[in-house]
Amino acid sequence: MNAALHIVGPTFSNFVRSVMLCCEEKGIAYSAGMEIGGQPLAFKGEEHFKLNPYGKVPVLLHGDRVLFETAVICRYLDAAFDGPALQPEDPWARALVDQSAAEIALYIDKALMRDLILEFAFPRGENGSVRMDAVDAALPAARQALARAERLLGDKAFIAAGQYTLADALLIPMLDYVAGLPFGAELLPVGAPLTAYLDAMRARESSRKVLQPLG
Ligand SMILES: N[C@@H](CCC(=O)N[C@@H](CS)C(=O)NCC(=O)O)C(=O)O
Repeated sequence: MNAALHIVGPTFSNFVRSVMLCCEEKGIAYSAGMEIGGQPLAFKGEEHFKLNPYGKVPVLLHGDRVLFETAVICRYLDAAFDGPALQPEDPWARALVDQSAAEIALYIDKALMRDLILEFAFPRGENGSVRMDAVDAALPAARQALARAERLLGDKAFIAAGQYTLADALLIPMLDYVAGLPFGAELLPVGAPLTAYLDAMRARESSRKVLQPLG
């Protein structure tokens, strides 16, 4: 299907970035942003809820096709477009990629992004300050999530299947944000396997295009 492909959502969203990474890795032409056809789309406005009943991003628009849920979008892109495969063929290897993808998108995202990074990205304390009590409360689970990510990685170059997969595309933007925290170097210390993995992933052309610092 040769139709324009647009990723609806702000490009600072880790999940929007995951879909962008998949497009970059596969060489798919796309646009991304919280607008459609040049018209701004109000976050959680009526039009947004028509695209995603939960008012979340990303939403993929491919011609007249509308698709939500990040991992589902990534799998669709992988199946519908040429370019390097983001999933292995073997059913068991693919199931393990899916398991890692679900773990990253559900549990690791909650601990790292929802409960920690968002405290810095959208401070809700007095006079717009970061709620350090909320940060302190989030840190134990964030450390556990990073330990779990390190276990998933093991001594491998990629999270699963011995190749770059959608599981990597899901994890990379989260780790990139963690590394950018004021105490990021403590959570992702130099020399740790997860830090080396992030450095290697950040060096890929896809990441260099997608992981722009917040403006
Ligand atoms: N399960 C969804 C989660 C998407 C999600 O939480 N996106 C965030 C932005 S990174 C969002 O839309 N947050 C707004 C909200 O939860 O109200 C997916 O994988 O796409």
